[in-house]
Amino acid sequence: MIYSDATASSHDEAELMEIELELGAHNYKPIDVVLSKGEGVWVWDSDGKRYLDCLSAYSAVNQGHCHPKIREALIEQSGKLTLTSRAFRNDQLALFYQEICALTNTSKVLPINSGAEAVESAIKAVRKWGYEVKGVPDGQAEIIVCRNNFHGRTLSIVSFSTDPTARRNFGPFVPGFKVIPFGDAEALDAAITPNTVGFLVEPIQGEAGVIIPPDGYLRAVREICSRHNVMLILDEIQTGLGRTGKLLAEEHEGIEADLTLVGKALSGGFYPISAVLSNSEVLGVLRPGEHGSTFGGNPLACAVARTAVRVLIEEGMIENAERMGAYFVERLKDIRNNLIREVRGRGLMVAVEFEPEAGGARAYCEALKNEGVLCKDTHVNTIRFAPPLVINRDDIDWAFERIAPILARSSPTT
Ligand code: IF1
Repeated sequence: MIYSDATASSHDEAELMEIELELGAHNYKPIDVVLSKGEGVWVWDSDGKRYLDCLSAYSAVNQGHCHPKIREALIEQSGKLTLTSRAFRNDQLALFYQEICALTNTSKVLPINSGAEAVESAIKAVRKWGYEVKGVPDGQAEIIVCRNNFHGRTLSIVSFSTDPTARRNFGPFVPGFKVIPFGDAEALDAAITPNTVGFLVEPIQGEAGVIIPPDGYLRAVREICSRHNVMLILDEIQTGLGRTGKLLAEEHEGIEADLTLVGKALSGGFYPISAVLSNSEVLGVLRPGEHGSTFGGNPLACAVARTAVRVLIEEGMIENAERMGAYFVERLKDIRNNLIREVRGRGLMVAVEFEPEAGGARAYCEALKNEGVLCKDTHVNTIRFAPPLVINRDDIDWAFERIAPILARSSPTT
């Protein structure tokens, strides 16, 4: 078969999965549910079965699926102007800058597309700052990162990953990175040399399994970076924009990074949009022609991002994340099962870690999917729960009628 109907409804789910298997690169192993509709915290498969989304596309749909105001902004702007490239100016970019700067106390912005591109952009800018401002000898700039980090999939980012799956057979790698343990401020102090230009870290490690550092870690790291004239780069691509109950997770410790990376929910899931937000002179070192992207800062992205950020604030989603996150964790902690090692969370970034004897978190996720709750395992023994920030108490109660009995089982299949 060469040509097929453009509409998914003419295929059943099994057929669609078969086509993916045959024609797609196998770089994912998704839970087998084929979704075709979403609204708020709910998604539907092509048979019309409803699920509560407890992943939010890895925190990209914090505002809920197909948020009507973001959709309106997308539709309106797409009928006016979508892309000029940065060869010309557009009438949305300045307004996006102004609004995101006011909200995050930022003095310079670099708009780009994906999370990984924001990370790449920060690395480039900080290296250049190191040579031109800090005076690091040519080619010697070092950036310190943490063990079990996740910052994306590009070659330079996997160069400093400590996950063998992310790296195997992708070398040769980009040099200039040094790995230290996460949550250990003294290790940072000890690793810094006169050539260190930046420290790149997630405020809470997401992919590693929602690992929350000890209280005071970010404050200590802020102090150490300032003392050594090292740029603190916080990757808030997952923790940012309300997920942890604050606009940015750095606010939990009352600090400000030199560079803050945001992505994912910056568009509410409509479109890949990311940005480097800088409180320092770092972005100022970039001159015309040294960095950019065809789609970065395009008017459609800017119109979508402006609305996506506005609804987070106007509709009280950040406060809701704090309240509902506390309730979600409380409900999880009520579940009695010796196989549960730990329940942890901040805002609506929540995880349940099982003992290895439980046989892995994946089977629990499959069982939850069958009951209508979508979530994803990470690092074998952990389930991550990260529903859209518009979730309410009734939704959580509905979810726990399903979650509680399944997580109480000694094995998800019994
Ligand atoms: C996938 C994980 C989450 C991120 C942080 C940068 C990026 C991400 C802190 C890159 C992306 C995603 C990508 C997604 C899986 C996912 C993920 F499990 F792999 F770690 F969310 F927890 N910094 N995280 O979390 O952003 O280039 O993807 O826009 O399928 O790889 P991106």
